[in-house]
Parts: sequence; C-alpha cells; structure tokens
Amino acid sequence: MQGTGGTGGSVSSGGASATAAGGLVASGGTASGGAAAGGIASSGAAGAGGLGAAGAGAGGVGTGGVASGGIPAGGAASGGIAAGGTAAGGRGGTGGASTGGVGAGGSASGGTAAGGTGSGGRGGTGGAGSGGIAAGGTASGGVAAGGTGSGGNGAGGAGTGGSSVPITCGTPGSKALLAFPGAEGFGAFAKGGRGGDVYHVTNLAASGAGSFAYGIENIPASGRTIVFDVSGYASISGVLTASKGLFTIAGQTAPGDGFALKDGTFWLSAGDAIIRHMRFRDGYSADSVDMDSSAVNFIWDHCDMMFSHDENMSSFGTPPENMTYQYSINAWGLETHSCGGLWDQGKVTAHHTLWAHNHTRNPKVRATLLDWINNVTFDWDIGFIMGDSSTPANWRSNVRGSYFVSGTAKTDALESASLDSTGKPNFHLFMEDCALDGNINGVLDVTKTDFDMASGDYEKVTAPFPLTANFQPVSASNPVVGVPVTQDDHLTAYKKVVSSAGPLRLDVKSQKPLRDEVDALVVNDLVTQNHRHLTYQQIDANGLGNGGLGTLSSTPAPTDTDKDGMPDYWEKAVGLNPNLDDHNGLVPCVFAYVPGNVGYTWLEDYLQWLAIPHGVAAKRTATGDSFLDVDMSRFTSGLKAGAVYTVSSAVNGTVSVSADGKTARFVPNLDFVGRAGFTFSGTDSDKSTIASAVGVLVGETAATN
Ligand SMILES: [Ca+2]
Ligand SMILES: [Ca+2]
Ligand SMILES: [Ca+2]
Ligand SMILES: [Ca+2]
Repeated sequence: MQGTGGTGGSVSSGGASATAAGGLVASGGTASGGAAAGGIASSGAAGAGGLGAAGAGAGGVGTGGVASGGIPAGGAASGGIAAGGTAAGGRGGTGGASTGGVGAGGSASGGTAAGGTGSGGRGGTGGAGSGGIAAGGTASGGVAAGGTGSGGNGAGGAGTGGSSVPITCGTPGSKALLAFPGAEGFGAFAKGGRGGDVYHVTNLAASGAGSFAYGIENIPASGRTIVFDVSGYASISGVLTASKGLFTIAGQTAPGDGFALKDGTFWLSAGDAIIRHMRFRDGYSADSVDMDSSAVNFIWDHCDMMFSHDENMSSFGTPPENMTYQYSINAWGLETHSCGGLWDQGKVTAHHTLWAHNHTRNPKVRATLLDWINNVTFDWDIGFIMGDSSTPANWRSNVRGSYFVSGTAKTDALESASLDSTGKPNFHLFMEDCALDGNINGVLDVTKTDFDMASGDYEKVTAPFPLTANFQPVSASNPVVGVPVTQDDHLTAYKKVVSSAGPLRLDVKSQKPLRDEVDALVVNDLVTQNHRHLTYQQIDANGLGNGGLGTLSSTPAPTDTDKDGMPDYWEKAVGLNPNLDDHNGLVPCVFAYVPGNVGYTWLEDYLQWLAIPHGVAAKRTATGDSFLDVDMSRFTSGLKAGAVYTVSSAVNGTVSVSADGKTARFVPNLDFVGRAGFTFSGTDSDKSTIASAVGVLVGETAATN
C-alpha cells in the first residue's frame, strides 16, 4: 500500500531555525526481531546508527566541539538500518559552544527500515553562542519500506552563554609574551627572533653561506629565526660563539631526523635566545655547550647535549642569568672525565630533563638559585654537587618532584656540600617530593626520600626559595621572575621525561620512532636501568651508526617560495600569501597554535604547530572522506601499559577514540580548510596523567610539497 507522509520536523526557539524534512513512506511490510543501539560518541565524533538485523536501530549521538572565534559544528548521526524492524534516526550533534563564532547543530538522517518503521532523526542542537550565531541542526525523515516514516526535528541553539575556550585572545602589549606556549621557569619570557628575519640553513658545512654557523654569526640587530632545510650533523671547528642575541633556533623545522652540531663547542654569549629540538654532540673536544654572563633570558627546550670530553653543558666563572633548561637530555659525558656540567649560574630553572650516564657534575651547582623541578638523574657516580667549595657564598636550590635512579647502587644523590672558610654552610637546600632508587634490582622503586639522600654540610631549608629577584617573598614590588613550573609528582615527572624529553619527531604520520637512535638508547637504558658509561676512545661502543653519534637522515624540505620560514602548503591552508614575506604579521584573535591578539607572529604559530604532535589532513568533502589518526601512545610511552585515553576540545572537526583505545581519529568539518586540532589525555593505573594538544592542518590535499 501507499504510506502516508512523515511528520515534519519542529524547531525550538533560540538561535536560527533548523529545518526538518518529512519522512518518506513506501509500501508495507512486516517487522520483527531484536534491537541494536547506535553508538554514542562524545567530543564531537560522529555517531553512526546501529545496524539492526530484523530489529530496531537507534542512531548515534554526535556532540560538537568548543571553540572561540571558530566554527564548531555538531556531529553527524545517521539512523540505524533495520531489516524488518524499527529504525530511529540518529540525533544530530550538539553544536559547540562558541565565543564570537558560530555554533552549528549537527545533522541527522532518519533510519532506514525495510518492512518496519523509520522515524526521522533529530537534528542537532545549536551551539551556545556568545556574540555569535547558533544554528539548529537539520534532520531528514526516515525511509521506511513498508512502514511509516516520521520526520525529524531540529532544535535551535541557545543564544547566550558560552563555554570554555581552547584559545585565548588577549590585549596587545598587556603583558610579556612567553617564548612559546609551554615555556616555564626563569627563562620563560625569552623573546627569541620574534619580529626579525628568517635564515634558512641549507647545508651541513662548518662555515659559509647557508651554514648554521654563518646564520648564527650574522644575526641582525632586529633578531633572527633560524629554520632548517636539511637534517644531519654540521661540523663546528673549535668554538662557535653566538655573540648576537634575539634569535630562535627552530630545530623542529629540520626535515627528516633533525639537526645536530658536532666536533666543537656551541658557546652562548648573548641574550634572548630560544633554542628548540637541537642536538649538541661534540664528540671531539671539550664542552658541547658553554654559556657566559652575556647570556640573559634564554630557554633550551627539547634539546640534547652529549658526547663531550669535558662537560656537556657548562657555565664557569661568569654566570648567565634567567635560564630555563626544559624537556632536554644531558647524557654521556665521555669517560674518563664525563661530566654533566659546571653550573655557575644566576637564577636558573631545570625541569623535566634527563641527566644520564655522566660520571660526575650532574650538575655541579653554584647558582644564586637553581629551581630543580621534575628532573630525572640516572647512572651517576657523583651526582648533584652542592658547591664543593670552601668559598663563602649563598648558593641555593629548590629540589622538588625529582627522581634519582641509580645505575650502580648509590646511597646518596646530592653530595659534596661543605662548610666554607668561615665555618658556615655555603649551600642552602630545599627538598620536596624527591625519590632515590638506590638499589639496582631492575625495578623502579624508592629507597630514600628528600634530605635522606643528600650528604654533607649544607643548610636544610624548610620552605622553597621564592622565585623572585632577591629570593624574598613575592609582593607587588618584588614579583616572580619568569613563570613558576607547574610541578608534577616525582613518578609522573619520571613518566613525562621518559615520554618526551629530548628532540622529537612530532609528525603523527612519521613511520620512525619518536626519538633518534641515540636518545632512544639513553631513554631505554633508563627504563631498563642499564648502566652504560662510555669512554672517548670508544664513543662507538654503543653500537650506533656514524661512529657512535647516531645517524640523522634528511628528507627534502617543503617548498617555501618566499623564504619566510613558512612553507607553501601551510600558507595556502591558513590563508597567508606563499609569494609574500608575511612571517612577521601578528596573529589576530583567531584559532591558532599561539594565543591571538597578543603579539605572536604567523611564523611563531607555524613553529609551535611543529613543536606539538601534528599532522596534515585533506579537506573533507561530500564526495571525499578525510580523517587523521593519531597514535596517542606514541607521545606517552612513559605511562604504564593499559593507559586509558580520552579526547576533547576538538576545533574545526570532531575527534573520537578508536576501538584500539589508543588511536584518536580526527575528522575535519565538511569543506573546512585551515587550522584544527584537539587535546588528548592518557591516565594509567598509577593515576599518572599526561596530556597534549594536537595540531591538525587541513589543506586542500594532505600533501606537504
Ligand atoms: Ca668545561
Ligand atoms: Ca630499584
Ligand atoms: Ca613561505
Ligand atoms: Ca608568505
């Protein structure tokens, strides 16, 4: 028989109206059988209706994301398919909350029922919009072969409210800018090369045009960002001194395995430096990195310093000021000397770093204040040295949330504190939430805590030294210097170091491990508690290529027609001009990987995208699906097996956790091109949590060349 038409959709108040199409009806039939429920997908994923074989299928529910100034769209849900049963249409997604943006409800199509009843899907709920537009969803009625179909309905969105936002837009000039999002410690406000020119490293030569050394030695007064068109080892003969400040070394731009310096010392003698994802592996002479008192306000992030004959990273006699050393690795000072570093310093922060396989000076601390937070020290003979001097002085350290993992059974981790020539302690130590694993039973455990692992004549301090210029309490006239580190417990800190200290390959599509073979070996030694010191005669005793330094292979650099540091594929996708140097344009209040409207440049936005887990997805169209899969366990290897992952805060797309429990699948919004992303979080059975933002660039295609 001929059925009757479905009921039209209804629209609720608030926001723009939704549309609903009536259901379609076909000839009659019979329905019987069981039921299948559609899936429920949170955080913006599309929910597909269940498949009911001779039963009822209920559509899934999609929830939109949250954005500020962006366009969050609700998820799409299609109704179930019931062969001889009842199919309820899916419920369209709820539009995301949007500040100054547009929240669109999801779409839902009704179920298909062969010989049953199909009811239309319910359209999505429009997103809450503050100063924006909230549109209700669309719903189409179900299709029933031999049944009835009722139309769906779409609910309009609420026109007020809003929600948490994944980006922040500030007032220009209202405060100092972080070196980059995630910068912490005394050096967090290093300016780097912001606003200056762009220099491309195009070869591995020790000098001359296109070399790293030439770029460092000729920094203009307005500053410079150094990007890399090649990966591998560049030789530096003797000492390469950076004597002109205001520069950023963006090692994360190196195509392929990454960039390293060898055969000499990189000497920092200038201020406002930002150095990320770089390797300093001397392997030949004295120190891998030296710093002096001309170095003020600077930050090392995701670097490694190793294979020195003297110290891996030192400042001796003339102390630098306001340094941060974060998420980096200091390892394998070569025997017989084998030192982490002499740290004659002003105010300095070390956090989430790994010091491994150094015989001594891990580091040797003579700092006005070393804020030592969430670090891991491994396989020392002589550990954290507290001054080791009879000179009257006031050296200070807060040692917090840090793990000391012995490679040879050790009873002390901090040592060599002595009274000065006047009979007073010259080293003042605060300790909190620190653990020593001093047995070598192959299991990460705790044999001592805090001051019990610190020997010698030092002053025990009962409260952390304030992070101010004069180490007196914070007040309006005595503010904190830099940005205090967000402190993890020592076990979570250990897991973060294992997961992500050192230079990383952060392209989520990379077929290679997260770390190069040298850093991977150091971290593997840590987690297996494998003692492995190296002599300089036998630098290749670790069995790695390139004489033991490890191999860093290059791939072709993406085309950057205007040489402004941002490749063409990026500029086209985000709406910049690939034929015009526009890298110093300021990011306005839009969704980007740096906060908008506060003074960050377009180049910094691109560099930050490269410095978080990131990938490129193709535009999703009506005829072409697109998604980006992200193995979240790749970036959280320190968590125990069985960690549970969640995803949230999708922008310009939807994200869900795949059935394997560790893969995030990001689906761009239909026809969207530009910046997108989400955040994920993994939590293991110790309740350690590691979270990260993921940057997704959606281009016309996924190609990067
Ligand atoms: Ca030295
Ligand atoms: Ca142990
Ligand atoms: Ca460009
Ligand atoms: Ca450009």
